Amino acid sequence: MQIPNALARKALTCPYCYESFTSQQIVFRCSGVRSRAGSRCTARVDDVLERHTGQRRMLNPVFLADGRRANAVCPDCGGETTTRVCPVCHSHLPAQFGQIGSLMIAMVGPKESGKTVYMTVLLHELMNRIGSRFSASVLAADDETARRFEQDYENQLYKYQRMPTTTVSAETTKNLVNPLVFKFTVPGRNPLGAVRQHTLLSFFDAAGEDLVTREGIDLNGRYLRSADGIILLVDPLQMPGARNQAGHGAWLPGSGPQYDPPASNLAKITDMLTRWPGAHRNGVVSVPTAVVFPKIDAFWHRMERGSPLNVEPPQGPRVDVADSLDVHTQTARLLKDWGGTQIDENLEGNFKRYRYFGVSALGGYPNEGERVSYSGIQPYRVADPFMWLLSELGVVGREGRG
Ligand SMILES: Nc1nc2c(ncn2[C@@H]2O[C@H](COP(=O)(O)OP(=O)(O)OP(=O)(O)O)[C@@H](O)[C@H]2O)c(=O)[nH]1
Ligand SMILES: [Mg+2]
Ligand SMILES: [Zn+2]
Ligand SMILES: [Zn+2]
Repeated sequence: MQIPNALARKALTCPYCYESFTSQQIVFRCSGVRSRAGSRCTARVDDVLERHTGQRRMLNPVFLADGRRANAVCPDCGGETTTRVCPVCHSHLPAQFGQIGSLMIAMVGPKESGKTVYMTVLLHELMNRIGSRFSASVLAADDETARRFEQDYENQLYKYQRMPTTTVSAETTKNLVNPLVFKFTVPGRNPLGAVRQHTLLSFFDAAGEDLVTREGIDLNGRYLRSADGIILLVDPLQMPGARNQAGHGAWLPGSGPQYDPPASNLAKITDMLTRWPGAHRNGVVSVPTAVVFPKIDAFWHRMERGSPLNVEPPQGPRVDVADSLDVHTQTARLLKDWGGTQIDENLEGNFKRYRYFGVSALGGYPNEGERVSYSGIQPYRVADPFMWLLSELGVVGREGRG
């Protein structure tokens, strides 16, 4: 199994709690099956898991053993187990954890900028349509992610046609933040021939209101600081210079102290990242950052024909470099037009690897800002930022030159 270089050097980081540890420190959970000696461990509430994830579940006990191995013998019942769990939060680690790459993707941006909608549509598309374009398969890495993604995200939008409720602040959930973890598989090659290359993807959808104050940002700090890739949403509908250009009937996000203008939101995130030694070099953030302008549908009426932001995007199996740069240039132009020079200067001065994207998760206005429009969900360019991040991290290929 070939692990991209960027991943091979990384210390192990739990995709659920984002704490780091060595493979030796991984612990095991007893299988609970009657052992050959006839004894059996009984399930009980795992307090550690509950404290870290909020999940109160009856589970078999956890014990220490050499985590570099695939299995271990329970000291209490003598039974063998292959269930490896995180030494910090006791989450069940996905199969092949440690041997396959693992990437944390943080979604940040002001309240109501569209983070939850974007993440839901992106994952839905990856699982159903776009995945096949990249010959990629995307599956939930654990039962809890599968259940939560379906019930709390996908069904809300696709089945009940409702916009998500605001994401609950980490302060309210007592700092319990449960990322969604998926397994992303693409064809790869190693010296023995074709192989499937797996990467674990952990998505952390922050609450916009946590990103207003420095304390709030610090609360989400562990997730942001350990991110391998950042998806930063800059909502044009929250920029004074763009709001008046939005099409008639576009639903505009509210205002108030929980809302933070995109430029100031970005300034705080930059400040947080440049205060953290692991995230920057000489004050320049090295984590690839996709700067995404969501809700681009509200501006289609103003775009010229053939603009890279309203043409049919390329459908090839790799990231199309020329197209990506066209979108970047066009979006930078729009940003200037919207009075966003400050955002551009911040990124230029503080981020080593960033790229602009324009997307529409819904493909049109929601009805009264609350329900999916009658024409349904018609995503536009949602995979672009994500695929660019994966290409920056060496997981998917690129074609052409800019
Ligand atoms: N026109 C348009 N509106 C969108 C789109 N995506 C999201 N919206 C609107 O933006 C609103 C907020 O979306 P959310 O995904 O809940 O925003 P969020 O960033 O997760 O907000 P918090 O959880 O409060 O931080 C939605 O209720 C929609 O009204 C889009 O693609 N086009
Ligand atoms: Mg949200
Ligand atoms: Zn046991
Ligand atoms: Zn953990």
